[in-house]
Amino acid sequence: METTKKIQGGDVRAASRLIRNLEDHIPGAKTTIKHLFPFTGKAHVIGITGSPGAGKSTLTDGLIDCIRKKGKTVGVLAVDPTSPFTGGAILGDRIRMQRHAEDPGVFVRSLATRGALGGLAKAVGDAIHILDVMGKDVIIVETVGTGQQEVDIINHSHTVLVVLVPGMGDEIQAIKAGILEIADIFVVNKADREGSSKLSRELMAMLDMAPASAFPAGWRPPIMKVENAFEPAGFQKALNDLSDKIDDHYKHLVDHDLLGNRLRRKAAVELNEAIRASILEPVLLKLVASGEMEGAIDKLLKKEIDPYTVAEDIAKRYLEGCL
Ligand SMILES: Nc1nc2c(ncn2[C@@H]2O[C@H](COP(=O)(O)OP(=O)(O)OP(=O)(O)O)[C@@H](O)[C@H]2O)c(=O)[nH]1
Ligand SMILES: [Mg+2]
Repeated sequence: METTKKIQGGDVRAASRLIRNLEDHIPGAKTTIKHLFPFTGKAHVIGITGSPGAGKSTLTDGLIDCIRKKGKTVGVLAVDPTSPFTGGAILGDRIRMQRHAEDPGVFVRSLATRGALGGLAKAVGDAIHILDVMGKDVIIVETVGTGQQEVDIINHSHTVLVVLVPGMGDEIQAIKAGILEIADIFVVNKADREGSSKLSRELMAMLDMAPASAFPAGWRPPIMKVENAFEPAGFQKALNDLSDKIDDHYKHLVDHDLLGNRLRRKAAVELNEAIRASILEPVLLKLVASGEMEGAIDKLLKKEIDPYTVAEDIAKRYLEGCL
């Protein structure tokens, strides 16, 4: 309970420690989250997703300034699902966002889960709760890509920004990955690069083809061009516009009673993750510890058995009464 009080008081060290314990799957961390839960649900959570190097952190860094100028506090979570590859970039983010380190209204953390069991979406959901209880008005979650795991992470957000850059084949990828369904705002980033107008046009055409039902209560995702990050005046103006558009989206959710849907979706994802963790993780741990996992893999390789039969057999043993 003491940790709960500290976090409610905005204690940075207590929050950092709890996030670290979550990453390391320390059991006590879950108990603290249970205590924090009733105090959650106040922050506006913004998800920023896009391919590696799309400029998400540069945008986040700029948005922090805009949000602070509006007198609001900010928490940032940089999610790192593939630590061996993006570890360097995350380190870069830390250094870059260091300039906010002196500002008590800003709290930046990167997040990864160690171990093979995954559960990153759950850890992100919990970390959002922590920043929320700390009293951060706005929480930005930066995550790479649009895979299933990332979509789950994005489902923890109220407003989702999909960041695209010209010349990365994103045009086609965008449609393929179904990002239309998750994007509330498109950001055409690095607009100094060739092809940014073409990318904007293609997105526009994609939105034109979508049925009206794709736009909740008439919110058609705006396409925001963000000018060169290395040309401060233009960049600042673009960021201010983007920040205002993010506020507009939140207002739209509130005005049209859409927030409830988002919160329901968020709660469903969270419950899903918690059930997965409660049921699947202990079973997997047991299978690994007993050596049964490796044994089954050997058999699969020799084609002595197929994965479905193995899984059904495990389910029969562990889920008696459910099947
Ligand atoms: N030309 C150009 N480069 C940019 C712009 N914005 C960011 N960059 C550069 O793009 C690179 C990647 O930027 P980041 O902000 O780290 O991108 P990210 O999407 O956070 O990257 P990951 O977290 O590694 O996926 C950096 O070298 C930036 O300096 C821009 O507007 N124009
Ligand atoms: Mg980044």
